[in-house]
Amino acid sequence: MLCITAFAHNSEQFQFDVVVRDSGSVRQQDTATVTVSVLDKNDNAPRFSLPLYRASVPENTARGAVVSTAEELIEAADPDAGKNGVVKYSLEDDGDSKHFSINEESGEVRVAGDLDREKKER
Ligand SMILES: [Ca+2]
Ligand SMILES: [Ca+2]
Repeated sequence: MLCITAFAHNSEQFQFDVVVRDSGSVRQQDTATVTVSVLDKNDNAPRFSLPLYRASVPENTARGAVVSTAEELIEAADPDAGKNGVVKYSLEDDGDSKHFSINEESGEVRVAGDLDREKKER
């Protein structure tokens, strides 16, 4: 006879005790503990803290200057473990992205081209 007698878990590991009993008139038994590690699956996509970030920089800001957003850092989180939760930032090759660069790890955006309002408005 085998039965589970106790159960406890945290987010990564489940643990329980298993008991084995014989069927004699005076029953004898033994107990063992089982731990089950739950391996992470990449089942969460990274999510940005906001759908839109607003920033302003003076015209002709030097290349390399950091673009600070008004609300908060451009930041995304991924709740998965290990590599499944490591996020890397990049700029889509569209719109005005050629004027800017982004740090792959920190998400920090910098000026990477000439920002000339008059040229942009033309
Ligand atoms: Ca993930
Ligand atoms: Ca996961």
